[in-house]
Amino acid sequence: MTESTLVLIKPDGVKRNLIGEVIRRCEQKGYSVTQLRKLTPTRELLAQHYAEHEGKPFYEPLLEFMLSGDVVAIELTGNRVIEGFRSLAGSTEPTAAAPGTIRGDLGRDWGTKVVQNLVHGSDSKESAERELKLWF
Ligand code: DAT
Ligand code: MG
Repeated sequence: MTESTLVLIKPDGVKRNLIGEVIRRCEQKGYSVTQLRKLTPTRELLAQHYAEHEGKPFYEPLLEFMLSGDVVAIELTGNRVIEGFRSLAGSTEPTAAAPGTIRGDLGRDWGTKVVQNLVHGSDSKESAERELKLWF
């Protein structure tokens, strides 16, 4: 029943020195970091990663934002970690994300075209498998 998910610490999280804080929350919950790399992603990688959003108004700003600095990619492992990390991350919009979550505690609206919300987490088993192959 053990599974893995892709967690990304986005450029805003890396710039704000929140790598340790995000990993701390994952580890305190009881999940294990099984792979980790810090990289500047290519546009090609991001286009594949965010293929489902192509054509949406925030797509270009999203890619520009994700290209603006280093990203930390993490394979996080544990029972029901896909659902569990989404719960730790909180909802997409940091203004509305519940206090206690990564986005709710550490994020806010900065008035940018794309929501900057610190982390990505795969949203299903299929996404996790697809995304982990892209990033590792
Ligand atoms: P999530 O990251 O919670 O899975 P998503 O997959 O729907 O959210 O969108 C990917 C990212 O794009 C999200 O983290 C922030 C940004 N985004 C989503 N919807 C947006 C919107 N309506 N306006 C601006 N940015 C948005
Ligand atoms: Mg998503």
